[in-house]
Amino acid sequence: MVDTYTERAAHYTNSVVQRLFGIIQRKNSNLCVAADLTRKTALLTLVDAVGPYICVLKTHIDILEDFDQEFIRRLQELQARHDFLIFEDRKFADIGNTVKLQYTSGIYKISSWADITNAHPLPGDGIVAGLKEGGLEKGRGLLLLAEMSSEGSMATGSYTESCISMAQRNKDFVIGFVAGRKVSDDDFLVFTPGVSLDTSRDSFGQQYRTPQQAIDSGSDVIIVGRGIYGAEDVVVEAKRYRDAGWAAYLAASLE
Ligand code: 5IU
Repeated sequence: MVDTYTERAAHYTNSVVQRLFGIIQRKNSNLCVAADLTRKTALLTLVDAVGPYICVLKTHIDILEDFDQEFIRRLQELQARHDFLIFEDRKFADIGNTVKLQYTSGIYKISSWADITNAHPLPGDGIVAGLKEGGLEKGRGLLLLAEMSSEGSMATGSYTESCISMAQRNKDFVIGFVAGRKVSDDDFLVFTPGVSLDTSRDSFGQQYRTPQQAIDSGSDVIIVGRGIYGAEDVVVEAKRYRDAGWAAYLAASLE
């Protein structure tokens, strides 16, 4: 039997985690949609359609061809209307001083609108320190990339173990991991990409598992991209993944 989201909320201090657990419970959804679209109108249309069924929206802001600040304003309107967190999948990987600038400055000013972002542990603790300076006071949270879903990923074994230690040293800001399974017994969230109900891989080495396989492995939030935004009816698919993820969670919490 796994602890319910409500039971787990009590173990965290970071306000992003409290907000996330609240949304998950209100919407009965552990679904994050990876909205990998390159035009802002298409992206906003998708978000408005799937918004009611998701707890988190995951963005790759640097793939947008027509990005502007107006886009962020409209995204935030949709966030208020549909009640979800925004996770910018930036995968920071540089030294602390540089990632702080990449996080807070430039065109995108990620720290001003993304509730959650993520980073590779590769550079060492300085990467967390740099991002923390840009995000902690704004109430943001960080996921560390403990594993990747792609074939041949080098984030395994002792690398993953070092990543967990880095998270333990930075519990005020690191809220969890991107990983395929529960990698640590501590109170860390696990966000899992590479989830599909219909496909087992793509042509670039992406490897898929079902929502149930991900949740049974200890995932807290399942990330689905093409399985939803690539479908003819995105609402039908968003509901299907929301229901599959929630059913798997309910079954796991009763076992
Ligand atoms: N993503 C992965 N695997 C990872 C990490 C991130 O697929 O290990 I870290 C991202 C890439 C894409 C989304 O934005 O998750 C998965 O999209 P598809 O469901 O379309 O494969």
